[in-house]
Amino acid sequence: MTDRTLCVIKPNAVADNKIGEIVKCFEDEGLRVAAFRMTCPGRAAVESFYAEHEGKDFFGRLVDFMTSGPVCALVLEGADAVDRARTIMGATDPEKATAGTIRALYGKNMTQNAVHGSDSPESASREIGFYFAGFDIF
Ligand code: IDP
Ligand code: MG
Repeated sequence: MTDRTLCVIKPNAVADNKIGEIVKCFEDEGLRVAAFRMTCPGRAAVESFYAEHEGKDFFGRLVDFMTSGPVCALVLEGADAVDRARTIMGATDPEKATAGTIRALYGKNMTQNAVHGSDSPESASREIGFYFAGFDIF
C-alpha cells in the first residue's frame, strides 16, 4: 500500500477561508486526497490526540485553539507521504518556515500555525484512525 499521512487544517486556516489553497499545496506536489472530513473535535478528543505534549507549557493553549472552531482532517496518500507533507507544511514556527510553505503562507504564530501533519508512519496510522475510524478512505 502507498504511504499515507494525516493532515489537519487548523481552525485559523479554516476561519481564514484557506481550505482550498492548502489542499492545492498538497495536490500540486503530487499527494492525493484519499479522505476529507470537516469536524469540530471536543476537548477530550484533542487532549488525547496531542497526548505526547501533555504537561508542556503550551498544551492548554493548543487544546483551547484546536477546539475553537471547525477543522478539516485529510488523509494524504503518495510515496513517502509523511515526510513530503511535512516539507510542504514547513517548520512548526511560521516565522522560521521556508518561504512558500503552508505555515509560512497561512500560519500566524506557533499555536495558530495552520496545519498539523503526522511525524512518522506509526503516528500517521494512529492519527488516521483517530479521525477516520468508521469512515471511508479511498
Ligand atoms: P509539529 O506540529 O510541527 O509536529 P509539535 O512539536 O508536534 O510540532 O507540536 C504540536 C503543535 O503544538 C504545533 O504544531 C504547535 O501548534 C504547538 N506547539 C509546539 N511547540 C510549541 C511552543 O513552543 N509554543 C506554542 N505552541 C507550540
Ligand atoms: Mg507533531
